[in-house]
Amino acid sequence: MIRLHHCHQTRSMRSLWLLHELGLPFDLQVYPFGKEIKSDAYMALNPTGRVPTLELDGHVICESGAIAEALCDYAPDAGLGRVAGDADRYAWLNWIHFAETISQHCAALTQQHVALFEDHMRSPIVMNLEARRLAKTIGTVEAGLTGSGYLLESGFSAADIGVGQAVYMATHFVTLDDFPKVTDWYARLTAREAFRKSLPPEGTDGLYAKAFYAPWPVEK
Ligand SMILES: N[C@@H](CCC(=O)N[C@@H](CS)C(=O)NCC(=O)O)C(=O)O
Repeated sequence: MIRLHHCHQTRSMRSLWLLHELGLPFDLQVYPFGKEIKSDAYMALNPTGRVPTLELDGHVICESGAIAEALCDYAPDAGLGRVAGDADRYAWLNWIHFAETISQHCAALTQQHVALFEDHMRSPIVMNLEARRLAKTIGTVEAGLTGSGYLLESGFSAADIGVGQAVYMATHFVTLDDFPKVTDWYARLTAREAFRKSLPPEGTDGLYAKAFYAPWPVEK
């Protein structure tokens, strides 16, 4: 039995997108991004009170990178993993976990722009610094895209899903204008049916009320 615990537009979206790509049957438990994932019942499953959480045949996995590895092992015929011995194995592992390097800045910016609801709580310095550091991580993706048009020479994989979803979150805070290869790659990824299925359903509130949050000007 596979069950994903999910909040719209958060890191659990990368697990949901991967499940759709793999074509596996699964249950989806959707929560608002709030106190529901701090309930005793949820914390018994995931003591950090965060998403994603994946239940996989009686096992519980709470890290999105580990979930990607586990699901690709679970459904090897889908070809979205790269097994030990594969020429792209280490690059695959590196990108699977690089999604978190991008996401940490998205999380900091989400905290500044969305979670802190009073202006006096927010820091223009943090907003600008995090947006600049986030843009640098997109530069790493730009430099890393291969001749196949994907992150691996061997083509589309779960690495594109993890990093692509992190870039989806990043687009709420930085533009892709300076990154032509990322722009093309991201357009192809977001045209995939499985990506579209991982978005909040039409008319449903997600984490972000706006498509783009510009950093505030820093006062001199
Ligand atoms: N390293 C974890 C991070 C999980 C995480 O922080 N998820 C966020 C959503 S993007 C969350 O649930 N935050 C709730 C909170 O911080 O209280 C992963 O990759 O799964």
